[in-house]
Amino acid sequence: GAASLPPDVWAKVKDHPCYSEEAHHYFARMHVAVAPACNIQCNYCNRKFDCANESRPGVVSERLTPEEGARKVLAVAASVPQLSVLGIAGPGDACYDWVRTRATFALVARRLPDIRLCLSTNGLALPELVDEIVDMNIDHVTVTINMVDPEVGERIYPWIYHDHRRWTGRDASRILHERQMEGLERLTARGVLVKVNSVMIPGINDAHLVEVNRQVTARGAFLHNIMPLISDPAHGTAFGLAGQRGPTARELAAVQDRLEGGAKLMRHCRQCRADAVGLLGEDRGQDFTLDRLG
Ligand code: CLF
Ligand code: SF4
Repeated sequence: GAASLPPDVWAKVKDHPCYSEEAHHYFARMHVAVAPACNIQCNYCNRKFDCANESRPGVVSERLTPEEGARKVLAVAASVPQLSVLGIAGPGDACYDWVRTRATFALVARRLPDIRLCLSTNGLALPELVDEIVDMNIDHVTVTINMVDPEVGERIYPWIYHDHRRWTGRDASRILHERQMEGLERLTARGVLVKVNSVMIPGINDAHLVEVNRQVTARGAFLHNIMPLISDPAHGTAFGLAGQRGPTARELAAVQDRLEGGAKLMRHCRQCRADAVGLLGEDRGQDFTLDRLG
């Protein structure tokens, strides 16, 4: 609550439904799916669906140009008075697809100067964008960090695309890890509130999440959100984790309990789609598809 946070931090979280558990009862967020391109391959990603950073597999989101995205935000803002946050969370990577992400935020900020801008990224392309992120008043960034040890990472990421080439094996995860830590440090040094999302994958990184929590807490992460891997056989296997199960509710709670004492834990995440609209847990996206905006 307000009492435990410095006033400048409280000002940023009080109306953000993901950063404040209380706020999520009263304030809504929306995502626009303007960032389709991605620079890494996560084994749990099924590219037919939205980014598993932030999504529930199952339905492909509407992909929008920045102009279409901005038009949709204005339409939603006009009919959802609780709207406080615009997030860009895929369906690929908002930082890798930076030209489209930036254009969308710029168009919206011009018309709705008070809306909070929020983005979600795997972090690989993040470090060089920190100055621009700060200049654009994007004060909430989520980085999906599933490991801090390339040996663990090898089982999650078959490849990354970085510095004009593809990297595989342990090198890929080492580079991703270094870039994630650098981006996190640079953002927190500039006062941006950073949430770390970690996808919990039983048998692969579940025990390791304690170490992830320790390292991101040390670098100033404001919140840590442990997201259960959603495995959905009805929608085909993920890229490289065929047959992998997600954690049970009890396993998830056990890991969360072990993390108490580090960065504050987010426990009200609803694993939204990259085109979600409304209060958390509510998805009014279908009311605002482009063909309905006219
Ligand atoms: Fe969207 Fe993410 Fe911003 Fe929230 S979602 S980009 S921080 S405005 Fe929120 Fe949805 Fe969980 Fe993400 S409930 S999946 S944590
Ligand atoms: Fe898929 Fe991973 Fe890229 Fe998200 S970051 S789109 S989960 S490969």
